[in-house]
Amino acid sequence: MFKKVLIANRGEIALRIIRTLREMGIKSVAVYSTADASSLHVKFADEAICIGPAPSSESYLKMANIIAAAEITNADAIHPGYGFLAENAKFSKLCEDHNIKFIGATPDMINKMGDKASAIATMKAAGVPTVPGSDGLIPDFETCEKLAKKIGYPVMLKATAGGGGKGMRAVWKKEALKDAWDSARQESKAAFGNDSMYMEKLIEEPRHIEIQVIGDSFGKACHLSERDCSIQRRHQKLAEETPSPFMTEALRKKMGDAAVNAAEAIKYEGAGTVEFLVDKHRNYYFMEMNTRIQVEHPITEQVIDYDLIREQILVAAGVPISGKNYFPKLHAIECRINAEDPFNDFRPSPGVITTFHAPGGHGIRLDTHVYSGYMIPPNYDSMIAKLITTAQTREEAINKMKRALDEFIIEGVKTTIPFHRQLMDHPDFVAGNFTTKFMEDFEIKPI
Ligand code: MV4
Repeated sequence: MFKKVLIANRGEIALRIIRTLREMGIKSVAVYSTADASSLHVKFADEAICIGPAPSSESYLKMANIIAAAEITNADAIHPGYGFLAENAKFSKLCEDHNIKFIGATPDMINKMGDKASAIATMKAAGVPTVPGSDGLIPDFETCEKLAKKIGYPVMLKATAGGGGKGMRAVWKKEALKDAWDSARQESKAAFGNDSMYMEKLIEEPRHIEIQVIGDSFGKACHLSERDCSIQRRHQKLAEETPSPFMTEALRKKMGDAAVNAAEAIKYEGAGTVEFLVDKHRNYYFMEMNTRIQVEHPITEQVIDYDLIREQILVAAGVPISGKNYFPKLHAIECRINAEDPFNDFRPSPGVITTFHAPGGHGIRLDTHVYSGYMIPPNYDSMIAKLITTAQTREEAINKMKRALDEFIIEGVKTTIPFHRQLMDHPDFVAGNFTTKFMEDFEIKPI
């Protein structure tokens, strides 16, 4: 078992990992930028190493500095969290080359799942339903036109190096195809240095339902059921829940088994998430596979009473999983609290938190790194807390979320608390009647 793990991340996820390491009796090393010198993960870790100035490119993305920090503290593993280097194949390889266990996916797996068209081909071969489409990359516009005609409009053009909506274009009619083709390739080239495209039939008003999987180093995998992440704004998840209000037991079994078959087919090791698009007829299609722990992992932990970070560490240390699948016993909802102003287009609102009063009581979990007096730096993403409520039923979990949001006092910066409070009152949300289009029609009421 590892003796010391370096966390190559910051904020709430760094704290989350340090907490589990402490419970496992494993020493923790925090790394931090000069902007995070007074951050909680620095205070909670057993050791802390400054790896550079505020800009991520000079600190949390600076691979050499992170490896150096691991070397001088003699860490035998690195946990990357999510974001930053969590799905960076070069960093995974660098850890391997330095005999430091990367608590994440292998370089090969990151590359395979990072290339969306090849991920789809891999999943298709493993028997996972995929969206009817180009079956690989489109060599030129002439082929693009023929494929769109064959598939039938509307179609979705996607960048193979993309993800999270970048380099993606919905095309509803033939006349719009050329502009979409050119602009999507241009965007993808600029963002990823790769303009290879593939095409899929457009699934209208889909839900985003993802399955959590865990694979061990013996080729075994299991699933931990689904998370519904359809409440998104500009491809940023705002609120997630499990079980999905749209799920049936039959669909859960089909999607769970498909995800496990895929994970075992590719000998997937570690925590992974298989993302699906689900249409109104409950047809499900593979979208992407993430090879990292996700922001929303706590809702899964809450409904099956499980520590996902602990399992990640055990699997990375070569411990076999039990192999059984997990099904939700409770209902959990997560609201991402961002330092953003929901009354001004959710624009970032960095600054000093002058008052911080956390909600509490039965069924309340708050994963956060902020406190009264904390200065939210402008250099990193705006999420400052994840408020999770757990109850026997969805209705009770919503009720608990309303009560917790009403108790949650953060002053000195604007936050998305008022948005979430209105979300919990929205009739379509309460009815479980929402797709990824929900936020397009959501109008926040001024207070
Ligand atoms: C789609 C789709 C409809 N049809 N693919 C968005 C980012 C990336 N995860 C893929 N996405 C989509 N792919 C087909 N064939 C609709 C989306 C989509 C979406 C998916 C999940 C969650 C939110 C979304 C918001 C807009 C579009």
